[in-house]
Amino acid sequence: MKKKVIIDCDPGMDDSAAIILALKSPELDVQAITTVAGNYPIDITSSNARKVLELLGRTDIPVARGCGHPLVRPAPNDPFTHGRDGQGENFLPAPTMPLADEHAVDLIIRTARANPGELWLLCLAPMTNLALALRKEPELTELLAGVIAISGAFGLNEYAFLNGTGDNPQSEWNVYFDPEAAKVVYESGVDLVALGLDVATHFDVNFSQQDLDDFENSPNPECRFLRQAIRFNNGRGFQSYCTIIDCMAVGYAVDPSLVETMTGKVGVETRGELTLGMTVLDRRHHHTWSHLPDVRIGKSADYGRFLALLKERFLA
Ligand SMILES: [Ca+2]
Repeated sequence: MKKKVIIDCDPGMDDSAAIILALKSPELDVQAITTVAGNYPIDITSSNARKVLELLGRTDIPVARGCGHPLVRPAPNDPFTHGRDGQGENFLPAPTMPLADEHAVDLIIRTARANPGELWLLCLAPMTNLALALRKEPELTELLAGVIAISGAFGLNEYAFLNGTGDNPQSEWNVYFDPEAAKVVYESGVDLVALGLDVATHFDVNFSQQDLDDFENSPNPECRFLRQAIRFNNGRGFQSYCTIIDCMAVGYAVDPSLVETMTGKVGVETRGELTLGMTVLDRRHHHTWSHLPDVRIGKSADYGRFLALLKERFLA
């Protein structure tokens, strides 16, 4: 049976790539896309999500606009850029499909109620929508099959530190943008798999020149979209890995054996000057803080299979 998913996102070029990967994966049934402010303001992320659907001719999938601001604090500036259009300067045409007539939070709750125990939320962005949905409908923890999130950095390896995406030394962008929302979600008891920088931003995981040539020469518009986004990143000194970060959550939804996970006690820092948004894994043998929630986190991935899956699906 296909896995029913909602993609909660802030496209973003890697969100855009993740939406494409999901739509081209027969294992997944994409019920809706919900948008949130994060990489870009809500008007742009809501427009970009629809641009991707129109690129793939999938305007049957509703896009519901969500929260335009973090729960508590002002939106921070992103030290990373996804280009003038937020999609690696692909400059896709302005969307013509309308937004859904429903707020993202309500759409998530309604769809979860209609599919109890069957709906997965793929959270590729700050967790503002999900946190509010959990506050509005606490039973969401039971109604959802689970949440697969690109979220946090757990200090399991050097990638957790060397490639931090929030604007301080110890944070990952999605949590840094709205740490209070992440705290609500982490502490909610929802079945959460958090794929953090440790597993989703290996900067040595990149497409080969042959892969890039294959994308370039493909008749599929989504391949040329990906190729242009990678070219944009290359022009700024980044390799292709940062074009596909959010794809890891979709890859895990398609095939959980792609990622090895572990369970540990994790707290979300909401006050630190140098560490705002840090996801702290309590790894102590003794005196562990038992009040911290247990969270399943990504430890390592089969990157060869991950890249092969991406390539196969984009070229299909
Ligand atoms: Ca994202």
